[in-house]
Amino acid sequence: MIEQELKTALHGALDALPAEKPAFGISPKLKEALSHVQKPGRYTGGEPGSVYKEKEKVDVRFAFCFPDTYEVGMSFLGEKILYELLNQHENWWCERAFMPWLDMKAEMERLGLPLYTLESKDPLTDFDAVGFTLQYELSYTNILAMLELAGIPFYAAERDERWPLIVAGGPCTCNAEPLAAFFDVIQLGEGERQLPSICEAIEQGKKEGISKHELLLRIGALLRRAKIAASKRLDIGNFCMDADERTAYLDSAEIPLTTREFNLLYKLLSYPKKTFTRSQLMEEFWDGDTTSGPRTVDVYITKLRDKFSACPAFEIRTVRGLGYKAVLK
Ligand code: B12
Repeated sequence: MIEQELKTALHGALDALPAEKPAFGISPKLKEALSHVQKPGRYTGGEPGSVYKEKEKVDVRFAFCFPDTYEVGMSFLGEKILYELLNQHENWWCERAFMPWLDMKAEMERLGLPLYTLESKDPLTDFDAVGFTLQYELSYTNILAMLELAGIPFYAAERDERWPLIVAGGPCTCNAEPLAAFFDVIQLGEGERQLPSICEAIEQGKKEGISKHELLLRIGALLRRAKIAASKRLDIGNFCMDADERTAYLDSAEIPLTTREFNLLYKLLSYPKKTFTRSQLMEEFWDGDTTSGPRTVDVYITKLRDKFSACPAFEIRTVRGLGYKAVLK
């Protein structure tokens, strides 16, 4: 009965699975739980695109957790990106877990079934790292509920080497303080570059047998380095521009620039030697303004040249018949 229900729910994906994974590794306890819930297909895995690896052959196991129901989380683009990215590594395996609906949560508690990932059905405690995406603040209570269901202590201070590293990422990490005590690592910004660094540190750390404290120090250093690499600061001799702070300094004296002057100069200096046509610059910095002609760019370039006439670091050259380019000296 339950097998039939699963087949219907999964549109035949069950049949597509390799024979050595009968019914997605569903244990008798899980089968019992599934027979009492409204939508068992949420908890079985086996979706097209799922990645299965041999756990004995991987060095890093990462559980990507979306703290909301299967339907909300499975359609999350960030998870698709990071799942594929991590699983491209031969010796890393990223799996997925979601917050079960109330009926399944009650069943899991009744049967003593810890929160597991859809792919291997292993409990979250078997993983090297458990990553939660912080998409919206309303999901925070679900993070705690998932930790509780997995039997993982809430507070980072209560988790020693035996527990997986609990990692957070996603847009709400911009205001991470309310959740800081629960996580070991909070990664700000895009995961594409930083999450592999975290996994590399875990892999290396496991091989060297370092302590959790040492691992966290290494990850901290890696993330700081990634942040510097991603910073929007241009240093050209005695001149520097910071696009985050919107400031420009020549010999430590601030040069006041209007927003358009700043944007224009930053663009030119970000791609030295590249020629930008007037219409390219118009399109980018005078977005949709049809009243200003292309000569407006010339006016702004003249203003910039006046402001930086004494700057030995760069000059803005006219490329006859085309536009402008910055040349670093
Ligand atoms: C698409 C979207 C939705 C879709 C979600 C569809 C889905 N299943 O994915 C829908 C419409 C359902 C939705 C609903 C809601 N949303 Co919404 N949503 C967004 C939006 C526009 C984009 C999210 C996204 O997919 N981005 C693209 C991915 C690739 O980027 P990303 O999430 O940032 O992920 C990258 C990094 O952050 C990082 N990363 C992400 N997760 C992780 C995890 C780890 C471990 C690591 C290391 C890295 C990492 O790596 C990823 C790749 O670079 C964001 C705004 C935004 N621009 O982020 C709001 C946003 C997340 N939503 C928001 C809100 C408030 C909601 C709702 C609560 C609205 C409401 N009142 O109903 C609901 C809640 C959902 C629910 N339970 O019903 C707010 C959250 C604000 C807050 N402080 O809480 C945001 C930030 C918009 C805003 N500025 O107000 N939303």
